[in-house]
Amino acid sequence: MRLPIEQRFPRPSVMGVVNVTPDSFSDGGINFRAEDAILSARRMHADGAAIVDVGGESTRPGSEGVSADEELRRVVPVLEALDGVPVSIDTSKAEVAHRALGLGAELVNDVTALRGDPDLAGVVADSGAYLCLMHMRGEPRTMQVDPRYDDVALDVAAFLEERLGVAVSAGVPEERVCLDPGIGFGKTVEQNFELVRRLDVLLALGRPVVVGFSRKSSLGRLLGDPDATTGSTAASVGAAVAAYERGATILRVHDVRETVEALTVAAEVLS
Ligand code: HH2
Repeated sequence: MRLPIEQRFPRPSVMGVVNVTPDSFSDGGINFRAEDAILSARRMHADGAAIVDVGGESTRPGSEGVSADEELRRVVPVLEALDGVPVSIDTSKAEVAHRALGLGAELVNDVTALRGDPDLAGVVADSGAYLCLMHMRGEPRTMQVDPRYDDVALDVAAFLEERLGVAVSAGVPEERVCLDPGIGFGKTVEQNFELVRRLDVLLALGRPVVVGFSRKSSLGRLLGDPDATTGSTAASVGAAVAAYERGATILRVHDVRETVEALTVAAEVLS
């Protein structure tokens, strides 16, 4: 039996990002080769990541997506080598999730919140895995075109409440689900910061919240570069600490060691 997600991932927990992709803005393809991805994941675990999020498809703005076969070709050799490292699979595809769970992944991180593949909810329910439901406006190809909300925090929370209902109806126990506002997925710079500033609106749904602000372009833009495609390590660590202070439980980050150190200090100050 799995523990409720809040016991498995006490606040704050770090989720390390390993993109086994050639085209991620954030890590520039450095983990595209399986050997590199495996080393990165092991280092992140040694540096204090509670879980490592392995993904084979970039979701950066404008990206087109890859086939299940290609995603499997990228992630399977990595997952096969990660014995002893807690892993989450960043996928929207039931076939990829099924394979990853068979290879020991314990969490499915779905940026479409179960809208991408009608079979994914059943795969998660049958396996007993944890599930992360993320908000995205539209799809990566078009999501940054003129994002508008009535009230960004209320709209994102309403969406995630509805998706949580879908997951529970499909047989995924609520105590295994966490929610993510989807920083950068169809939001302006100001909307991204507002979502973290008003994280209490999302916390009111009663589920642990994941925040992935790491290396996102809004950080570079806030600091004065209107064409930024990423943010620095220092800016990412600052965003993670701020999100933690606003109530986030899991921080999805690329710079694990720096973030773990900063969160350890912040947790001590706030205790
Ligand atoms: N962000 C990205 C991918 N997956 N999953 C969750 N739950 N939350 C996020 O904020 C999130 C996510 C995109 O960032 P990254 O993995 O750094 O880049 P890319 O999509 O270009 O591979």
